[in-house]
Amino acid sequence: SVIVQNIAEAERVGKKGKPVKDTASALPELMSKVRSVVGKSATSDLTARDLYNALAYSTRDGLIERFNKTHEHWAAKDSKFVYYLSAEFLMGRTLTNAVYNLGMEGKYAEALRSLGYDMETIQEQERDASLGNGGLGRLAACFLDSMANIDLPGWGYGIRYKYGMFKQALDKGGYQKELPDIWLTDGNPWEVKRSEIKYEVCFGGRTEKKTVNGKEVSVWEPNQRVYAQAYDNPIPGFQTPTVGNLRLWDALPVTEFDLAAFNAGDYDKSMLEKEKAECIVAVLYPNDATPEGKELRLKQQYFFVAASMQDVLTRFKAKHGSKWDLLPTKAVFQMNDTHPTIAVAEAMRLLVDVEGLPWEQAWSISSKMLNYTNHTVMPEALEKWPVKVMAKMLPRHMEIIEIINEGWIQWLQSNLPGTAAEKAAKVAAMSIVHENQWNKDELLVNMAYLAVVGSAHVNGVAAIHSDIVKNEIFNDFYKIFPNKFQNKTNGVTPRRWLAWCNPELATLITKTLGSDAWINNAELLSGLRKFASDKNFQSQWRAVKQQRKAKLAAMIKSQTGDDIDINNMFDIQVKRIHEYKRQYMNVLGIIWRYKQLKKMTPAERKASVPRVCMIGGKAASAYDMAKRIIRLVTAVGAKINNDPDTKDYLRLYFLPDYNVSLAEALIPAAELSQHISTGGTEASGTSNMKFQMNGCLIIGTWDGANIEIAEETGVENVFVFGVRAEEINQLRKERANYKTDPRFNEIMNDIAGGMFGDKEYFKPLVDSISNMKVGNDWFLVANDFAAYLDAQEEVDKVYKDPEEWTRRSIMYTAGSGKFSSDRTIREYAEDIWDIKPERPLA
Ligand code: GPQ
Repeated sequence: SVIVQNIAEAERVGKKGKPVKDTASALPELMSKVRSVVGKSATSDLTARDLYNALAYSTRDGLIERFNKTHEHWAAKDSKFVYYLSAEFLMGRTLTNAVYNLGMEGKYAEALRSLGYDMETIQEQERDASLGNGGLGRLAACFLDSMANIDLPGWGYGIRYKYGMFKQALDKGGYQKELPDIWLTDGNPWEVKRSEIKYEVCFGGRTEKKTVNGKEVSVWEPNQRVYAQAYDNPIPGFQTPTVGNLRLWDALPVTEFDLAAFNAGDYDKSMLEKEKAECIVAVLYPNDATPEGKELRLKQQYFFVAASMQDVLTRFKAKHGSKWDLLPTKAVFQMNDTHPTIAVAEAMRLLVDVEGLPWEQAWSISSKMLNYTNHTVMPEALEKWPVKVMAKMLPRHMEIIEIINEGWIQWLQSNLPGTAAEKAAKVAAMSIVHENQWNKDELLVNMAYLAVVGSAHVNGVAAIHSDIVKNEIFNDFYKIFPNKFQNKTNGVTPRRWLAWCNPELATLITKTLGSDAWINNAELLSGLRKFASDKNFQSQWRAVKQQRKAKLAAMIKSQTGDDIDINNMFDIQVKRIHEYKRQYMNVLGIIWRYKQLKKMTPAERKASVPRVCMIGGKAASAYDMAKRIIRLVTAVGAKINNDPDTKDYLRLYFLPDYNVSLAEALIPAAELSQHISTGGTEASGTSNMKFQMNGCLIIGTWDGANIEIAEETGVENVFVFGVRAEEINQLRKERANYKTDPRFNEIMNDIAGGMFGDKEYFKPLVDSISNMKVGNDWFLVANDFAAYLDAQEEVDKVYKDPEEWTRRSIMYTAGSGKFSSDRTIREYAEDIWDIKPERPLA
């Protein structure tokens, strides 16, 4: 806690207006928040947490003022809005981002210094808002940042999960342990509860045919009703007065408390409705790129979609009454993967059942304003809900989906070329409702097909991925509607992912380019290319990397007690643990390196390139193989890090609880990062872009956005290896005949033989890639292993030449301009949303 005299002194000095810049107003402001929000007096002992709250509420004032101005402006202009519907928003911390985006860092930093604190310590008080699993959720967060940044009228809509992504710990044995993420327990200064904004959302029950005004209609009689309660989370842009919004929905009971039941002594019943409502938003499903298939998940999806669409339609009606044909000129929706695609049916229900529009008119409106982004090529990841589940939870929506599907099939019948038999086969393949291929007795609603049929535009998230979307996943649809399909290569915000997380590098870049304009115009980073071979610049560039490596080394020391030499190469792979992302192959490579070191003489070891390898990421709680991979990392790490022969030359750490904040510490310190998914399996990847921005070299496969990153960086500067997307089908078929590399076989035997202990536990891992039969080693680890080791050898060779390494590092940052999410959002705005930036007056 802070020394009392210090505050008094600082406040006194502040009043006299002595300290630098505008500190004069910052300290009294903070102290006023200490009194009004924290509830302490300025002479109390103040904790870092108190100061975090004071700072947060003070920043929030600035955010809200701009939020109101922005939204008054957009309302006055009656701007067209985009609504980004997403089950996930992986926001991370807000404080630093907000303070920096609002340009208030000088003011607050001085005030904190006078109290004996710095921003960094205060910032650590904030818990990450982890309302997302991985790339898809973080992309949504970067998109919100860019929308505000380029003054684009738009909001995010999602769920205010009470518990976000689980906190990952390792137990004593080195296995993943999952703990609840209690991010809201100490309050959330960044949200504004809008008590007056709530909507009813209904579930279950049945439909009944009734005659209303001489028309036969289907009336939904639900058996559960809850309220969706709005919470707004202001999203500031940088160097613009615009503050956008993320509106998240909490679920409330319609009747808060059953007093009659309580009075009758039935205490459980008295709380039942509340508990049932709260259950809907209790927790984020920790699945990444694979659907959960649980009823509660569908409930969550419908819950936030229904609330968001009612909200948009309510505002539209207030302005335009029943001029519904105007709706697509005022509102567009972007559906983030299949999770919100029940929106197709909900839009029809609201327009037809609630507003009374004819079906055709409603369809024409709805299919103009909805758009769908696909984020994965894994066929099993396209959500399919059993008709039975859909009909039970959302009976009216199931009817609507059937009507949509009938119309769709009719359309296909009359428009498809070919013989009757050919047509029938195509119709069966393209029907929104179809048989479950594993269980012929079950019918499924294919949510992706519903989205493709019901959307104006469909896009993939990197060039190669969009080609796979067009030529494989939705090829039948693409042939019919070629113009519906687009590519929108992902991006990341250069504010959070370079300027704010790596101020050391940002300062050097600004100094070198002569301006900080690159922060809002990342293409200007290309100006660094001409310094890439400049020796003096290279040494400054290296010094920054060393600084960030030292910082990370200190963090690892505090967690593990281990000293790390910052002259060793920092080699990092952080992302969700997945077989297709092949963390497993990384570990096998490390084992091979270890075995080589063991065979070397001390002199040979000294001549090697020492590395500190770090792997981080969460495994979905039910993903057994992924958990075994984590355990393999910890087991191999324990052996290598404690072996006196090798520990000076090779380390392996598993970094627990990888999240946005940890990424902000790791990425600036990384020299080599691994993006080694099987060719054609990673839709895009986005951490690859963050590493690139921070001058980290990439070893990677010809997959996802790696391809475009290599094009921008210069493919000769990237360590590329492995099978290509177009080869994998054939290789999978030939799997049984594949002759594995002897090095691969040796390592498989080592693991199976217990070199790292736990051999029973590792057996399924070994079996999954080492039995030579079709269907095994689906992600072709064996096929790529030799090429991977060769590429790693090349990495070592280049690292021995610091000037060449640094030149490449600079070329990465210089080539990263394309991967600003500002560029991505501009493309969405122009090619899909048809929305123009609209900046409020300052
Ligand atoms: N992605 Cl479908 C997720 O993070 N979660 C998901 O449920 C799905 C996709 C990722 C994808 O694996 C990455 O390649 C992309 O870079 C990312 O979405 C954003 O598009």
